[in-house]
Amino acid sequence: MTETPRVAIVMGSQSDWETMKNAAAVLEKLGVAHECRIVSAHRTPDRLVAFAKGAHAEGFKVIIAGAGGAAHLPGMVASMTHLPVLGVPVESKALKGMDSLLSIVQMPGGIPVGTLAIGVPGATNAGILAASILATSDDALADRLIAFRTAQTESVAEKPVG
Ligand code: RP5
Repeated sequence: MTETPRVAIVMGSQSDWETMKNAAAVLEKLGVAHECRIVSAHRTPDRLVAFAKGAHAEGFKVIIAGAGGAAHLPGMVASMTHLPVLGVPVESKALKGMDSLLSIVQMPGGIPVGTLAIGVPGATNAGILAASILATSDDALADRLIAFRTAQTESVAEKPVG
């Protein structure tokens, strides 16, 4: 895509990509320009600060942040930008993502992170939600989103097969 990316998808590790690529895939399907980066709250803290403080100036409108375990990335990003931040708890091996979920969801009042479900459904829904936010001021995107949702509804059979 040559358009300026409107959505930033950041993740704490390469190992999060398997989950976070589902957010990218749905944005791709909806024709929303996006960019994916690895930004670790713990291993690359300077990169985190530079990204979060510069995200608005870079032209991003929505940030999707996914991390697992001690998942501080979404909250720390939200602490340094006024842009909407959608948090995706990546499923961890040790605690199945409950650690990720609780690390992301329980933000102090004043610094919101819109927290999605654990794992792939959360990443997919973060992509759709980011598109929904952008669609409030983009009629063409709203039309694509409605078509996407209609196709999804129509794909559900009335009766199970087999
Ligand atoms: C978190 O630690 C990352 O978001 C990832 O989910 C988890 C494990 O990272 P790796 O050890 O696989 O790089 O920071």
